Amino acid sequence: MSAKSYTVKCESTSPCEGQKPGTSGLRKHVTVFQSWRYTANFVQSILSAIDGATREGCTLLLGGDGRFYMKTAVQIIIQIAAANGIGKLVIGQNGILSTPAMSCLIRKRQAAGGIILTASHNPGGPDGDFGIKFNISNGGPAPANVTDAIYELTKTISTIKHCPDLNVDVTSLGTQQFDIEGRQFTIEVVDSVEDYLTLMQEIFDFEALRKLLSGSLKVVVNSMHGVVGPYAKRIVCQELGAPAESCVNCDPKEDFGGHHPDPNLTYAADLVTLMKKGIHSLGAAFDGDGDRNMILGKNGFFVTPSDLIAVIAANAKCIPYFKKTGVKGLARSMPTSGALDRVAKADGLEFFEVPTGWKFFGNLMDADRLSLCGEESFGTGSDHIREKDGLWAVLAWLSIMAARQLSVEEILMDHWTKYGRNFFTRYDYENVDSEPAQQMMANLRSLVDADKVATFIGREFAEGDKTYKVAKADDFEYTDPIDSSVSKKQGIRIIFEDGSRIIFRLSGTGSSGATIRMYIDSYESDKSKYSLDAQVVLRPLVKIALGISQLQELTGRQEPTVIT
Ligand code: VG1
Ligand code: CO
Repeated sequence: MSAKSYTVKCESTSPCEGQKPGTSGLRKHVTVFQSWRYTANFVQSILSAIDGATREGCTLLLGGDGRFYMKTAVQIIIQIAAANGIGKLVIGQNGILSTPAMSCLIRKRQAAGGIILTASHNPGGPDGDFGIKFNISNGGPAPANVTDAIYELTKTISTIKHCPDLNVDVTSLGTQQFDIEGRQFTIEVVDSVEDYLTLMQEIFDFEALRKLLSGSLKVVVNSMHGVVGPYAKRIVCQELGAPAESCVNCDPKEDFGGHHPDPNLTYAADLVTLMKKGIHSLGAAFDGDGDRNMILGKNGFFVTPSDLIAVIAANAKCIPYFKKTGVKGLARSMPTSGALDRVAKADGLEFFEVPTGWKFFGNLMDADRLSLCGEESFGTGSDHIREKDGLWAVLAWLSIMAARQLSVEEILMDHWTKYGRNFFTRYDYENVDSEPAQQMMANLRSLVDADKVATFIGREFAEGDKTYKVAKADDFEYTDPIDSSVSKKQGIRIIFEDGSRIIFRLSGTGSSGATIRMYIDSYESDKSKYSLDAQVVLRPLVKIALGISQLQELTGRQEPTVIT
């Protein structure tokens, strides 16, 4: 069969405002991306940022979480990739690839990178958000030097090269060849789940998990109409034998059924309600692109993401992958609670505290110094790929339950008995006006400013019968141990003498206004207090944090949008 021929068209363009990637890719309201020029400018800039020698004839991955506008974006990207010398695009069937599956495929195919079409946990649909994220050849999110280079290109772009007549069927599996002005361009449509499933089979003991899930233990996996649905159905039901009703909301929808595909206690309230009935031993939910997870035990027992990764680390021996590779080191994002630190200390493991965003873990993993890491924002993962991985976290927990024959709550109680408990909470104030949010951060920054911090250190804050004395305060700064790159202004930290912490930062994933995140972490080694409600334990610190930041006065917000 001779390949169909297409010509390249050079379209003149000019820069679009607002193309600076945030914590994880470029996210904007769908209507912004619906302007062809906006999307095409950014895609052209991603490809132009790949150096010429690497780009020519290379393989790239393409896929996303199925949200509204993804199908159109897939065709735009195909047209631009074909015209820019890309050799091959490997695309998930119907464009579907979860973020972890994308990371897995980039690595398996030794691709130059991948383009992920998602705004992750942001709502979708015609009134929701869309997003484009670029992952590099290690399978992980592009680090700042790459996203900075892309951003610079968006500011000077003048031409988009594309093949406007090229339209490709991505619904059927298989390979298609095209002739682009004498060059060969290949599209391979792959099963969205297959390679990821194989990887999971290499990591976990599927036999043991099958035994657990085909017995009397009931689980419920809620994909929130995001991309995990097909993965969960195939792995949890088909491969591991859980009954069909174990997977709910597993058809990916363009608008996530009108919901916020964010697995937390507020947006996954239906899972919490179901778990409170006491029928299921484990409940899980994921975000739109499948990299986040929330895990609940029987009767709705909530596992904070900070504890969730600490428990996996402490029980790594229950997972065949870590029996083989050993655990090289542990890491968490700065606002994540100190629970993982205690496991690292007890096990004598190297430990890293990085800024918010998964991209900061990649270098450490590539250097073989990091095996397990997590973020308080429901992100959990390991060096099996270079993204956080929602379904992997669930299989990890099931592996621990199978090996230890304990319930979720018993596993936690056992963990706290050994290490003590870090109580943690996060308050999100979504869609606050930018100006007061910036003002609040500026005020806090001046408090911890190197020149002035001395007067703040030693100050005491009393609330009820508790008094906290400031031991350290700064705007978090991180020097990457591998490439020495420095990331500044990563969040205001106020650390008290007993180790309790108050942290403030602004979200970098929103598409409008500002989202303030306030994080509180406090350690407790008194056994009689382990079962207390975190909100009760942390109330004094919350009040102190609100007092120091003047958050309510400045923003006019009395209550947060989401409490975790
Ligand atoms: C949030 C989380 C961060 C996470 C990021 C991407 O960022 O806090 O921990 O890595 O989302 O997650 P921010 O800047 O809004 O706080 V995902 O699943 O939305 O790609
Ligand atoms: Co996500």
